[in-house]
Amino acid sequence: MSEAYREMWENLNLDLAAHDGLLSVLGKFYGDIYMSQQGRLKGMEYLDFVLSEVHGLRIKELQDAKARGRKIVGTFCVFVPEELALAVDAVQVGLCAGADAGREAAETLVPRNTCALIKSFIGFKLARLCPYTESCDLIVGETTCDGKKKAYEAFAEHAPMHIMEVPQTKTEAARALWKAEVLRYMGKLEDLTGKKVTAENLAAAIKTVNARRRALQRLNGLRAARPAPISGRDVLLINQVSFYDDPVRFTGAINTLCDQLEERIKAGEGVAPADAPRVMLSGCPMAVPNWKLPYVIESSGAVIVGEESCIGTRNTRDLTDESGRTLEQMIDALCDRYMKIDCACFTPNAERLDNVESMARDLKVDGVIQYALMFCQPYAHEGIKVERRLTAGGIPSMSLETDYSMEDVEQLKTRVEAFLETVR
Ligand code: BJ8
Repeated sequence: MSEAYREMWENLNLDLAAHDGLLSVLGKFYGDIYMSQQGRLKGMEYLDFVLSEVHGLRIKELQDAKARGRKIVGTFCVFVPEELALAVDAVQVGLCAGADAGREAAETLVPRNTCALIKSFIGFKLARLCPYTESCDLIVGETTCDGKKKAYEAFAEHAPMHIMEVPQTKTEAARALWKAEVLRYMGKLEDLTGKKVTAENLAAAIKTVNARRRALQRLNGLRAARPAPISGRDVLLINQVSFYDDPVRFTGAINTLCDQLEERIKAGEGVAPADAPRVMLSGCPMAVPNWKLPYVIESSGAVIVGEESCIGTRNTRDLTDESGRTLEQMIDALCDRYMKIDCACFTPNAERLDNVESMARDLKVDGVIQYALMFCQPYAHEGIKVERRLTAGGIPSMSLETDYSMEDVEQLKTRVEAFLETVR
């Protein structure tokens, strides 16, 4: 690792010794889970490079952007409209974290029975391990699940925060509340950057974010092929990287990868035998470097062909209407698009059941594995309904609850293998 990076991390006030430890574990984990795969496409080299530079080159780019006067905005939820940040020329990065590091420190701020995702982003901050968090000029939280809401109160003592009130229903009144929150957030960004959101810069931002969603939709559509042309592990990585890479560069790289996948499909080739069980994941988001369950599933002989999750299709399924001409029309289009998100924090949330079932059918899956982080109430509750719906539709499913520790890998493997036996 170059001296220039060390200096950059030092300036960001990272705990250098702990950070070195984290990077070496991450590198080994990546080698075992990703580089060991057979038949990876050339297009994945871009993702390997981005991940190898996750705390290096990308952070340098953020520092350079800051030096040129751009602001960095960190988020934890797909409800925060990236289009608004891009419109005022800010850079938005996802801060959800998927590693166990800093858990003990986190438990001094939030209760032990808090989900691993929340403990992880707090732990990364308190243990001074995350150069993204430390680069942010503003961090945006949202009132989604109770765990996050209360954790943001504690987190705000350590970072500059803005909280968006996300409604919990999809009524007219909820839509009005959401629009008011979108406008309030827009004002906050304008104050932060000293720039105004205009019809022109917002239209461009909507196009940029839609283009990235279209590229990911294209990728997900190609996974309906049998044999599956790309592993679930690789697509999870792509989705994870989509939250912090430059959106235009990323979109180009994914479209190039899709060209290669189309060639592969035409040639009848895949990453797994045509009769390998096709599995869809559904539930909580899997943030970098949470690759445990996908690795367990795919090393058991199955292939993952879809992720019904926010680090997956929930973030890419719906586009923002691009036909608006005035700022008001565009803000309305944004509000409508974001109100379609079927997060388990909504009540009722019947459209999610429809979306899970239709996705499973489109991807011709042999089974669905529902994934909930331990202590995540919203997804655990909905797991019961999702299972009922899938069973009624003749689609086998199983539910797993886990966290970020490695202690349950063998136990998960035993359960996954038993499930795969029943769907083979
Ligand atoms: S829109 S899924 S990104 S809130 S796993 S922290 S729900 S206790 S992450 Fe999410 Fe936005 Fe919804 Fe998506 Fe709480 Fe559950 Fe933890 Fe979770």
